[in-house]
Amino acid sequence: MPVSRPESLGARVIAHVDMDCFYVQVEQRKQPHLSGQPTAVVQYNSWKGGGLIAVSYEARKYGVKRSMRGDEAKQVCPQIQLVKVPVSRGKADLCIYRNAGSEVVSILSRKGRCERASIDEVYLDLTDASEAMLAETPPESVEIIDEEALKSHILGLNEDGSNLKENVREWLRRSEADHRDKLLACGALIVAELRMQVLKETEFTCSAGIAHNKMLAKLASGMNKPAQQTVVPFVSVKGLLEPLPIKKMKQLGGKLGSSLQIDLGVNTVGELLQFSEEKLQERYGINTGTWLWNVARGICGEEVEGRLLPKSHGSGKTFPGPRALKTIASVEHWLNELCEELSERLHSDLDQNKRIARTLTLHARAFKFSDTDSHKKFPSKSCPLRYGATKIQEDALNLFQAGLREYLGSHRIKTQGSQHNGWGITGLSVSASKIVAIPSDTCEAMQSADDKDPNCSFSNQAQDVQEISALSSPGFQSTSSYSELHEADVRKENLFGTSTLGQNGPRRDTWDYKIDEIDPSVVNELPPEIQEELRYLVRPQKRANIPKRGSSIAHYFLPTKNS
Ligand code: DCP
Repeated sequence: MPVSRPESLGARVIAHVDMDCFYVQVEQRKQPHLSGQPTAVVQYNSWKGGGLIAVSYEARKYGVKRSMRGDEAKQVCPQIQLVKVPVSRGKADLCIYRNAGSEVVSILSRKGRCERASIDEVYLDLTDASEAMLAETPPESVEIIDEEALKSHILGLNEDGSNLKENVREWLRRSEADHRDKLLACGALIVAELRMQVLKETEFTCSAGIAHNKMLAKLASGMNKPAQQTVVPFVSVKGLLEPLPIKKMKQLGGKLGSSLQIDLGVNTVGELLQFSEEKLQERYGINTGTWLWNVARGICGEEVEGRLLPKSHGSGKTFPGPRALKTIASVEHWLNELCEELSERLHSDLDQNKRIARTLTLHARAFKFSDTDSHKKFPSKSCPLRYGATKIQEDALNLFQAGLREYLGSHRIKTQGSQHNGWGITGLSVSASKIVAIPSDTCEAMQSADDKDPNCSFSNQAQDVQEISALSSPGFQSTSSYSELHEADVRKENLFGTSTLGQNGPRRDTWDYKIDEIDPSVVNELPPEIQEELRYLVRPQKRANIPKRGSSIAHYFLPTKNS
């Protein structure tokens, strides 16, 4: 449980830790001869040597970028080592990267509340650890400051001089500093130590940002890479934010950022400061308006969620250009592959963590050949999740068909043969969310709920299992009826809404699915097109960002709300 703090002592110490060129480091640890070499990890396909997804810092010096294809990378850096992402079931298998991320999380979580934000990013709340250090061994009392901490970048501290380390040492040990800066100094020492521990135990380097909130910590972690850390003292927030291009801010890279540029002429965060909260609310609604007002002032009350395990699991694949899927049979084939992987991950989550997922969601990206409504998106569809690969496959296919009917509207679906049906699918993914822990004595019963016994879905397990599992929530046990549903029966079971799944005609149950149940780490693992779609859905309108009491960051740029 987070410790509640009085207002006057409310400053928090939040760190954002981001692994450096993560997939490359994982591959270099596996193949040590690659260490120190210009290296990139490619998602291989035959078109121009595949797409680069991670690039080592040695290769970046030659101008190799993630946007390049393998062949282009070879042109700018002929000695580059290209490593292919492992493939399983015809798609990228991210298992080794995910596991490597877990190794890091287990080390970082030793010092405070830890939130796994993506496959290679973690937020830490180090407030308690910093307060404890300040009370017991404040930096000013420590004779020898660790070298790694001395390499910190302190925003606002003059970095030109030759005595940089001395300046940092002085900053960390200032006895006259205010409480907030002293806490950040402790945070910097703790993070430096954690990063060294990560290196020692995993061989991976990482970079970090240390600030009073998540937004600032995240901005800072990318400022000095690789293998460095950046501290954002309270007094430097304004200077950090003011010149930042608005589009660089989290959640402002898309339509909202474009609207700020086009409609309000705002190109930097500093330019946003001229608008009152009321004005922004008038334009963008209460939540988004307040959120924007806060962003401009570096205010972010978002807590670090204590979460080491993913909030959901996902498996996806893209089918770009000529590889678009154009028949139900080919969609079914790939859904089967994706669902098998998802099912394996669900079972290992059940085995290792005693957790079950309750909701299955299907996302797809589609196009129509004769498209009059090219902006229409394939609707995401959800239903209660039944364990067992075959059941997940059946349900996913039914969700797909329901989505396709809605997507095509009055168009007819042909389900036979290989001739084209008037539609194509360029991305498919399935995800499992609403993951809950279950008491250990119910696990065995659940684990037996596999495909061998068609009557043994979680929905009709023994009573105790039903009560504890989310599947006490309404669901459908027989999916054959689902595919026969009329479109209107599958209303709005998109990511935001409440879905109404029909079952055998008369039964109607409500089913909730909320966007914040999607784990950002899963979003990152999905194909780029689907990531884009999800990020659009997770835009800030859905989240008010109201600073919590006790967060001294609320005092940044003391509010002049009607300025
Ligand atoms: N990744 C991916 N596809 C993308 C972006 C990233 O598969 N479009 C994978 C490969 C990366 C990992 O996610 O190694 C983490 O992504 P980051 O954006 O954090 O980038 P890196 O860790 O590779 O580099 P950096 O040191 O710049 O953070």
